Amino acid sequence: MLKVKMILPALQEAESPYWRPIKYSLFPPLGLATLAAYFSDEDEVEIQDQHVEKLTLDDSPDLVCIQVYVTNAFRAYQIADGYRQKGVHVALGGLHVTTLPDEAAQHADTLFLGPGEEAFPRFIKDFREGHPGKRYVANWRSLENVPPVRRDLIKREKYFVPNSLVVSRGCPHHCDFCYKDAHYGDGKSFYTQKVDDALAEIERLPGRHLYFLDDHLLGNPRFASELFEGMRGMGRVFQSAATVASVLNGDLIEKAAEAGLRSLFLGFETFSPENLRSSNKIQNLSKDYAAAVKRLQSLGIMINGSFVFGLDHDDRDVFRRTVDWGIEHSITTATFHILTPYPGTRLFQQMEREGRIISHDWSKYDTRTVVYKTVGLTAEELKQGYDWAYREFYSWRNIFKASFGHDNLKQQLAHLFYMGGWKKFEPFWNFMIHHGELNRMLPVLEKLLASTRRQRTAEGSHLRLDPKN
Ligand code: B12
Ligand code: SF4
Repeated sequence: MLKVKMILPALQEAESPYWRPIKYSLFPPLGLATLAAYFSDEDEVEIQDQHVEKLTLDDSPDLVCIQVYVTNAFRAYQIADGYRQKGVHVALGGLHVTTLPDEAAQHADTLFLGPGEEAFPRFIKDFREGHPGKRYVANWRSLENVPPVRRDLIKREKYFVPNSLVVSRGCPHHCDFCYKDAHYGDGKSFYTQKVDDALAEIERLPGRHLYFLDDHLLGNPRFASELFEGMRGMGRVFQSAATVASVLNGDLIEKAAEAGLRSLFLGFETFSPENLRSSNKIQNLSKDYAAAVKRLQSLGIMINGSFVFGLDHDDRDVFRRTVDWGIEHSITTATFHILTPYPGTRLFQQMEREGRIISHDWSKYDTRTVVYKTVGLTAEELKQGYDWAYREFYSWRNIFKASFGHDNLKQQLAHLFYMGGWKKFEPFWNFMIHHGELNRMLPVLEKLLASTRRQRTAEGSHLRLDPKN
């Protein structure tokens, strides 16, 4: 029997006044719960997530496994060092370890590069037999025949959205600033579960709401189409992410809406063709962003638009243009990022070569801080413009303006509550988190998402509100 502790450390910001507890109480540590499935029933496994609980570090289990992102790397190393001093075997894995293994090696007994589904069970076997290796790299990548995620180890009540899941890994595209190619390297970088396995995973999840954390849920149209077909009639409401192009192509998005898709994270990133070209986000080139928005809205799907500031062809006006466009097109929520060259990406390599990286403090790689020499804008202009964009987009004036841009009352109200609720009720969220009641708000989210639904009439072309909701 093994005693195992699995830890997801929080980023440094957890101790700063900018900490938004609600943002970090959304999703449970899915990667660790996925890997926990490879231990046996006799093993005593615990998952601790510093985003939602205080870590207890005074124990001495047989094995400590830590998940390392760029922003939590230093804290992860600190925790690892503490356990190693006590003689505990420490395994580190995750995106940051994969991209900078030599840095992580100084703090680990065992390292994992890439996804863990093949390498981790191999390691457990070696560990039990008393000869754990130093580095494990996935020999193959697949989501077939993987054991069910250990959701029993997730403290569901601490999360707003406990039903997060991934049915694919990676993405078919290759944007220079994205973590994806750095994590998957030369191997397979986009693969899916079998549709039946994905549907079985969904069936295992209680309640109505699902959040697919896949990078691009529509990335494999055949898989997605069969998945949505299988989900029809399940009565689920779900949220996910996809590209602008996938919303415009074919009728996959209609199938997703019929299966219960109610909100989509959409990577607009930039309006500038030069920026798209220079960051290899070619799938967005010449795509009609407004048409994608219209199509989603006509299906009752809310939009979380993702935008990046600080690409080399941006100018001082980019913030105003982006915010105005979002409000004018009634984007439900917007996520703005300061361009961040994550280690291992082509963007990082290029900037490193050009001497443009000005900070190697990974805790600053939080998409809110300028860590490189800018072009076209000064670092101050970029930071100020980014802060301004958030303030302006989420001002009550603009929340109302964007909400009332919809052509029907249900969507107007849903927009108002969703956007206002997410950004304007911080003390309320803090209260619910503090009193362990966060999960009780999930039915409210489910109702809100369900209320946006629109259905095709028998004639097919015309859309109307679903009377059931
Ligand atoms: C959900 C999510 C969040 C959630 C919660 C994170 C959580 N609870 O896990 C929230 C909203 C809190 C969040 C916040 C942020 N996130 Co985030 N997030 C994600 C997202 C969309 C999904 C993560 C996930 O669950 N994947 C599915 C699981 C199954 O995969 P996995 O976690 O990678 O685990 C596998 C492997 O990595 C490996 N593995 C992982 N850990 C370990 C450990 C061991 C010991 C072993 C053996 C193997 C192993 O095996 C697992 C199974 O294959 C990813 C994008 C992505 N596709 O990964 C971004 C992502 C991880 N986030 C990112 C960033 C930048 C952030 C923020 C800084 C953003 C911000 N501006 O606020 C913050 C800070 C995060 C932090 N803690 O430091 C980046 C990280 C880049 C990097 N190189 O590290 C990503 C890749 C998105 C991106 N923009 O490119 N995030
Ligand atoms: S489309 Fe999105 S997930 Fe895919 S490579 Fe580009 S940024 Fe990454």
